[in-house]
Amino acid sequence: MKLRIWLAIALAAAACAVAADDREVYNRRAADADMAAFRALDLNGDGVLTRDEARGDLGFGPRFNDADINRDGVVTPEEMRRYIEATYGVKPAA
Ligand SMILES: [Ca+2]
Ligand SMILES: [Ca+2]
Repeated sequence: MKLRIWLAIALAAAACAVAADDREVYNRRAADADMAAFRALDLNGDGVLTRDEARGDLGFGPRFNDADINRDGVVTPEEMRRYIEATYGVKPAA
């Protein structure tokens, strides 16, 4: 009987660990995808994103204001990194 309880606890703990790993993987992937989108959307290649550059993108366009932390109409790489950290709890790869 006791063994069964311990087994149930062990299984539950293992399931939690798997869920946490999945979340970590998801967050890491989402962070990298957002950073890649940031670079891809920088059409004029000046290293920052304007509202116009992000406008047509369904994934990032609607979140532009969230990423534009100081609300000056431009998302800098630093703002993008802060936004990604705040959103996913992980630092983007680069
Ligand atoms: Ca740009
Ligand atoms: Ca800004």
